[in-house]
Amino acid sequence: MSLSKDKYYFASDFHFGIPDDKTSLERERLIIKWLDDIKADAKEIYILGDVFDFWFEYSKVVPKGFIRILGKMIEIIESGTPIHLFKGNHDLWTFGYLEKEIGLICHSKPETIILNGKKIHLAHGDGLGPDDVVYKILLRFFRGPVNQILFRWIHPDLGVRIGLLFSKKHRYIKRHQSGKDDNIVIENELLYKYSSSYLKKDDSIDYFIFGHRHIPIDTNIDNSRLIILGDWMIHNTYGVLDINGNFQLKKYK
Ligand SMILES: [Mn+2]
Repeated sequence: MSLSKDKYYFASDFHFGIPDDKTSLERERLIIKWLDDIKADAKEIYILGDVFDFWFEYSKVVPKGFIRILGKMIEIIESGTPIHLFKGNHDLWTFGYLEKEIGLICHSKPETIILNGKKIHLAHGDGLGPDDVVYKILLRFFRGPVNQILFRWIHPDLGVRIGLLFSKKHRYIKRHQSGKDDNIVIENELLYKYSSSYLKKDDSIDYFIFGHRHIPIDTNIDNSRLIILGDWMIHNTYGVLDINGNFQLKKYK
C-alpha cells in the first residue's frame, strides 16, 4: 500500500557544525533518517531556520561539510516534495546557492499560509516581539548589504571562524542543563507576546509555528495555538499537520 502524500512536516534548529564535527555528523545522520521516514507521506517540508550554526556564501565558495543532508534534500526535492527554509539568525547569509543548487524555497520574512484548511503563521522567530531591541539593531547591521560585501572579502578560513565566534557554541545545551528552560513563564516569552498582539490585528490564525527558542512548546493562546518546535540539539522534535488540519508536536526516537 502506498501512502498518500498529504501531511506537512515542520522542524527547526539543526545547528550543523556545533559543538564539534563528530556530534554534528551524528545529528546530520539522525535527521537524514527522519527525512527518510517522513518523505513517503510528506506533501511539503518546512524547516524553520538555523539549519547551520554558521552559513556564509562567497561568490564561488560555500562552507565545507553538510554534504549528506544537502544531498538528501536534493533527492527529496527532485522526487517532487518541496522543502521550504525560513532563514534563521544563523543562516541568513544565503545568496542563491541553497535555492539554485539545492532547490530549497527560501523565505526571509514571517508568512501566513493555508495548509490542509488551517491558517498558519510561520517564522523562524528571531527579532519578533517587543523587547528584542539590541538584537534588532545587530541584525540590521549583519543584514546590511555593504557589511555583507565587506565580510565576503575576508578570507573564508578567517570569516567562518569569526562567524562561529558570534554563534556562541554550546549555549543552548548549557541553558538546558542549568534547568532554566524548565521554569519558563509562557506569558513572558517574546514569541507569546508577538502572537498575542498579532491576534489583535488578525484573530483568524489557527496556528503560530516558530523555531528559534530551542524549547518545545504547544500551548493555547486565545482561540489559536502557539507551537515552538524545539530543536535537534537536545529535543529532536518536529511537527506534523495531517489531512484534517490536526497538528501534533512529536519527538523522534
Ligand atoms: Mn537556533
